[in-house]
Amino acid sequence: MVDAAALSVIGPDGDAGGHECGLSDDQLLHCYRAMLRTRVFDEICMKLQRSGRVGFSVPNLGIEGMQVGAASALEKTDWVFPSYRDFGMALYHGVTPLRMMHNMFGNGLDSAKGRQMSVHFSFEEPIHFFSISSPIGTHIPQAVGAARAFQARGEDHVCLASFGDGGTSSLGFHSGLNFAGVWKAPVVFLCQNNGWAISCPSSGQTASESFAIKAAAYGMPGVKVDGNDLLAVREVVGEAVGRARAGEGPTLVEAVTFRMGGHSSSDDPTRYVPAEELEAWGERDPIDRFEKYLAQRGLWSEGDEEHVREDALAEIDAAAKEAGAQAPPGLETIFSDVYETLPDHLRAQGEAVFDLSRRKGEAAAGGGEFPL
Ligand SMILES: Cc1ncc(C[n+]2csc(CCOP(=O)(O)OP(=O)(O)O)c2C)c(N)n1
Ligand SMILES: [Mg+2]
Repeated sequence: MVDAAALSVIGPDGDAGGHECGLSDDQLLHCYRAMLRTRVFDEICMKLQRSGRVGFSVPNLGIEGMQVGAASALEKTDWVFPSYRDFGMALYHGVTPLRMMHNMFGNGLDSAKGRQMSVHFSFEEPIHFFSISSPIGTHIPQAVGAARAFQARGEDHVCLASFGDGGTSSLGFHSGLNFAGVWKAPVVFLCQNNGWAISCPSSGQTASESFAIKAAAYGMPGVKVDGNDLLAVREVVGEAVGRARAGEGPTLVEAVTFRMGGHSSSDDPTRYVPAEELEAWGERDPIDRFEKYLAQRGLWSEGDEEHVREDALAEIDAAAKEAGAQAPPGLETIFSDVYETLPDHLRAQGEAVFDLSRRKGEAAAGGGEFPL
């Protein structure tokens, strides 16, 4: 459960005690829609996986408030170095579900040309959404390196490196935070403490009293926030982004939340998550809580959720159908984008492969099973 040391803004009844979040009514409603669209995108991706249309997906249920709250604190010129669970940040900033579905299917219009796993998105606009790394924690030093480059060039972009509680055990976490502290790099580290790293509880991940406290070792502030409270996450990440942009260096934010679904489409959390824990977190749903807040401000009433959901379902379902009907990347793309001029030995291998495919046809797609 979220402990008392974690900052909260919205109370269980939706009362934010006059908190000034700096968002207009339209922006608040955009946040609401972004959370629901994230939930619907997740549901559809899981159905696509279960029906064998895509190979893999990563549930997002329960963490939408943290995703959207953090994304809302960034400018479009900032850079996100996401974990695989962060597609709500892309949706918030206006990446269309269709572009995301091209990645889910790994088709010819996928920005990664089918070379990445599903849910491993990368976008250059409308916000820089760096290609997701499967190996845990490897993107943390990448974010620090990019932030250091912006600093050296005198550009005021901020990098957000987002990772899980399990990510704090990676080498990348320690070397990344260490040098970000030394260089006062403009980076915000967002540790999503969702209780579990696959089947390892966060209590089995660290002997520290929190994840936020690790910041002290690297000479930066560490803040713990209620991750199911969109406004609290926005507040804390916004302050960290402000410090980074002002040249005051990095911050480690620990957002305490809960993964209400499986680790991935290949996981069965009922085998290790206690039912009472799941039930208790169900009461803290970030979307329900934000609805209560909006209702107190006269911006939400019964039936609104259904309308937003219906629109999202229609849009995302259509995106899935369109992306699913696209051809896969051409065989020749295997040999593109690495060398400006293809070396002779690769050209010869390519010709042999193209010749084989002309004579025998391309291999058929598999049944959608994925080993993770
Ligand atoms: C270096 C490395 N080791 C192990 C794995 C297998 N693995 C994939 S996800 C994961 C757990 C990550 O948990 P956490 O960082 O808490 O993120 P969450 O999935 O909870 O969002 C592990 C061990 C991996 N991808 N990379
Ligand atoms: Mg985790």
